[in-house]
Amino acid sequence: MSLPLPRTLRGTLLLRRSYGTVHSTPSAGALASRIPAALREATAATAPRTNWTREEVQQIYETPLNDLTYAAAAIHRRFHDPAAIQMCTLMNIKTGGCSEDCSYCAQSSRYDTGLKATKMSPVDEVLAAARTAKANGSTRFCMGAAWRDMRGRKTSLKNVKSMVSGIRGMGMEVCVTLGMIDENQAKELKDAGLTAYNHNLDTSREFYPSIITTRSYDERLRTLQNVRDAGINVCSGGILGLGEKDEDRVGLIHTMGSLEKHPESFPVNALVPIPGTPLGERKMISFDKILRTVATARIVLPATIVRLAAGRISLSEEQQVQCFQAGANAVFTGEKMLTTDCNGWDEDRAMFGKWGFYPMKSFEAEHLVEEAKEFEQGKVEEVVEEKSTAQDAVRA
Ligand code: SAM
Ligand code: DTB
Ligand code: SF4
Repeated sequence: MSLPLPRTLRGTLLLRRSYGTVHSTPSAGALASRIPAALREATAATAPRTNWTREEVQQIYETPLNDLTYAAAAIHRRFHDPAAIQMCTLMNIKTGGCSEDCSYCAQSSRYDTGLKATKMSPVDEVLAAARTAKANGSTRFCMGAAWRDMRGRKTSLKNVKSMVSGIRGMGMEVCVTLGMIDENQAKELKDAGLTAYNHNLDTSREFYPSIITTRSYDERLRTLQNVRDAGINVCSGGILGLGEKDEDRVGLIHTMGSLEKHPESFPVNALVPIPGTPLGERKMISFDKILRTVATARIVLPATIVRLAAGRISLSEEQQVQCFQAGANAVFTGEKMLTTDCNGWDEDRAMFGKWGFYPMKSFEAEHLVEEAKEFEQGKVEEVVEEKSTAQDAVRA
């Protein structure tokens, strides 16, 4: 049955058509002209590549957004189960009083943000928080400390190692972010059972000095190398909305894509403006830039977990889902980020159920399977409880 035409259109029969029939499809040429060669190549790739040129990453980033997210979704499906989203819970184990001048950070002692500095949390409190996170569905626990580096922090390192072993013993993945670390500190953390170390490059090499002056881009890269050499997985990403340009977001992804081995995890933070910091008055970056960055990261770093980090709380559920469809596959979830609010476990589980996602198992990502095996073979002896979870992942 066809609907009556509005009076103004009566007689213009050419406009009358059935919507049940496909009348024309876009020509292959029209599609191809919008897709740059680098993206076409990436769409066919079956392994990550590390020889990206910055121009290629830029071309991918500049692809019309609808085509970009479609390509990212296809690549995501080749390298990951698109329904699996990792739930990771953060805990600030040493708040505030940091000597660094990172212009975004609530915890720098250089800015008056009203935050009270604390001593390091006791080990048992941290283990209790990890147990709560696990009971709520998180399979990864990340501990942050507001330190520039670990120099002269022997006792703190010893306590962090106890936390790491204890949490690993619960069958969870464990990550820490403690500032810069040297080779020996990285080895000690690895031996304690650490899964991943988070240390962000934050932005492009060119824009970086306008955000942080107290440690250099190369110092950050040195820490990433120490982490990699110790056999710990690298978690390194950036912040969007610092006042950087598209070319800086491209620069950050290009640097990550050119590392000898891609980071296993790439957090995408959107600036949470903290009153009292130099960036405290900045407006939130527009969502299309976040989505474009997520999709480009998925394409350039195909095997990496792309993690929606700070700022997710400001996104609607639909915007988050768009990010998951474009390749994001991890979130921070729970009571708090480090000093700011976080989406809670219950709302995240409800969102997953509604849209057809499920919480990723521990060590589900393929690159973690070998490590889980090693751990199971007795490097750290405390894995008793939940052994089956890791074994399932190894078998999968
Ligand atoms: N002190 C350690 C360091 O700098 O490596 C660890 C903690 S630091 C808070 C971890 C990361 O959180 C930063 O590198 C930055 O990317 C992100 N971050 C910190 N404050 C933020 C904010 N206000 N908005 C968005 N991301 C933020
Ligand atoms: C990361 O890239 N983002 C997390 C985690 N790694 C440690 C931290 C976000 C902090 C957000 C601001 C705050 O809560 O103070
Ligand atoms: Fe310190 Fe880390 Fe905050 Fe920088 S981001 S001020 S190093 S806690």
